[in-house]
Amino acid sequence: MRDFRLYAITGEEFHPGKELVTVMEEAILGGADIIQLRDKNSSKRELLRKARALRELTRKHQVTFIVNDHIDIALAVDADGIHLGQDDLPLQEARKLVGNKIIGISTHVIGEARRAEAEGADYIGVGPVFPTKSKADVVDPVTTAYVREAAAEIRIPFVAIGGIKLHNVDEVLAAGASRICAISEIVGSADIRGTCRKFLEKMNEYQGG
Ligand code: 3NM
Repeated sequence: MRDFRLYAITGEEFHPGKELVTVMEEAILGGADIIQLRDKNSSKRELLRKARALRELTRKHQVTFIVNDHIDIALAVDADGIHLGQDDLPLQEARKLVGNKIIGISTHVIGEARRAEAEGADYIGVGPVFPTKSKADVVDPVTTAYVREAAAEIRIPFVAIGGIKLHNVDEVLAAGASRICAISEIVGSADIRGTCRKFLEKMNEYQGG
């Protein structure tokens, strides 16, 4: 898969009155290089409409497009990949359906990360690093201790997620993350482009970029 650094996930509840595509385009223009459609409330038809719009946007800007949970939607719009949680379709079954598309897996302990890597995940999520209100059934924060473990051991790309803000991202980067994911801090920002740029500036400080 094409590597990435700043992963922006949709969260329409954080930008009332602003269009989904406009918000995600701002994130891309600020430097987000992978976008995920995550929407637990919409009907399948509504999801399809949103996925089509984001597919068009991400093609235009040549950034990666991932659909959360819904393999059928990902296939229907020819997304670049899917993202699955621990309770979703097992990776090996999902692989049969999506072929060589990207599969990302959420992990919350190193054992889940090892399994995802062994089973052929393309990347994993490592979180929630900090407390977050953006996910309903969220587990307790895994803290930067889990980021350190993943950095030491996991060879596929991993992205840190969960409660990551401009004010605490330094801790995550210091623990060894080189890819950052956020919902509320990005899409809920009054200056989405500026927020993304600042995330990338911080990453450059740690990675000498
Ligand atoms: N997955 P925010 S945490 C969607 O740990 C999601 O797997 C998580 O939102 C995980 O940046 C999370 O607003 C929510 O905290 C991230």
